[in-house]
Amino acid sequence: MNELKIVCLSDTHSKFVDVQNGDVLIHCGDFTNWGHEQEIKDFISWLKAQPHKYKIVVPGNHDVILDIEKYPFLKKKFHRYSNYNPDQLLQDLKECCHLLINSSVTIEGFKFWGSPYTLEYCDWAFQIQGSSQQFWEQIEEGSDVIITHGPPFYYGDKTNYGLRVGDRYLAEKVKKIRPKLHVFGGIHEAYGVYEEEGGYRDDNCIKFVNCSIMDHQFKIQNKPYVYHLKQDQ
Ligand SMILES: [Mn+2]
Repeated sequence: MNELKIVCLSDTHSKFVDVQNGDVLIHCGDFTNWGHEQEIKDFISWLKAQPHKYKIVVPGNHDVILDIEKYPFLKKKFHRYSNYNPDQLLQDLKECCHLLINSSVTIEGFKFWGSPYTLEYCDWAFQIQGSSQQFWEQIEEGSDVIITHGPPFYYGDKTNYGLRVGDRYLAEKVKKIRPKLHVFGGIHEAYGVYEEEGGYRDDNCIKFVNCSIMDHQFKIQNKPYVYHLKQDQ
């Protein structure tokens, strides 16, 4: 029976943590603070040094240089005095991982689908324009693991102010697709493992995991999350 040990983390913001070995390393985005060229290069060096056989990366709203479409606008806002080459950086990153931007990869029979996009918030990178209901229709059927930067509504989405800021249409779609695991970050203070409510059998429930390594003050506070992905019996 196929089994993959998956190690997940998110929101490292240019800090580098020790990660235990496994088959698949997943980063759910915000590996930089401001998406500067050097920050991406440092992340690539760290990624290359990890021993995992497979590496999957989804960017976050802070990793602005990787949002190629929006970068002409974001450059003026964040990198006004720099002259980076986003295409080259994107290429370099793709050479050392599976970079998922509304796309999937199948590894040893398991399908992983990932997206950096989140609801609009202060005009950062990778923001959903218009209806998120329509946007999430593109999540692929048969995904075993869904990776997003932001949380779905109700699971791992509560801010320190008590507000739930997750995406309700993302939650709805994930529950329709029924992956085994949905990992994300984005809301640092909501780190944790959340079981789907209303499931009638333990092994049929979706596990929602916010794996933000940093707390809301950007201090490293949490451990990567380890999950054993198995084929259905
Ligand atoms: Mn973050």
